Amino acid sequence: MKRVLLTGFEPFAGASLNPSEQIVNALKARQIEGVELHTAVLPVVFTESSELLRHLIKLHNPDVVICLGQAEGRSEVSFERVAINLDDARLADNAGRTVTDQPIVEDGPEAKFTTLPVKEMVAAVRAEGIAAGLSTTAGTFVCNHIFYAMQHALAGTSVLSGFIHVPLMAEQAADFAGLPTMTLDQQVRAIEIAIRVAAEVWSA
Ligand code: PCA
Repeated sequence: MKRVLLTGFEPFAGASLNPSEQIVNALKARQIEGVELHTAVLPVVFTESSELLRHLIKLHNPDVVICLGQAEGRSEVSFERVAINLDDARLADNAGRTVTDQPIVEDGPEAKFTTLPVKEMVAAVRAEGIAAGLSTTAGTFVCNHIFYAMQHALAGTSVLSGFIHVPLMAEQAADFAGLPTMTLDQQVRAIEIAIRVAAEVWSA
């Protein structure tokens, strides 16, 4: 059994839904062959989110960590390649704090790459007829923050870890007029496939 830690985020910026939370809740109830799945929903708060993630990694000792977040405006499931050492929020986090121009890790490297097999994941998701692609920016808000903090914390270990941004869901269309959406069912399937690919690559 491969131990996989999967996280999503609570809604933020006044929204009532976050697809990443819905995906985590849907997969929590599902059996994935060969996978012992641990899930959590993180607060959209700069420091607390990365502290909680580090705590969960210690607690579950996972082989694979996949963090999910919403990216309004994206039309495909976006496999992030790189996290940068910069917090620069254009909006307040859920604790009301706006962090600007701050390094995430003082004197840390400028960037850290994903260790997930993202090209294999994109190919496997596309093979199921679901829109997926690589992305080279996770932004500078809380998603990039936990992505960088995680890659820094897990550097030099055998744990495969990375971040996937997901599109808005149809249920959010009224709040985000004109932006692309993807059904929750497709998003859940995409992340399930990504977990399977990571577990297979880890075993190989
Ligand atoms: N998306 C935000 C933070 C939480 C989320 O789901 C981001 O892209 O930073």
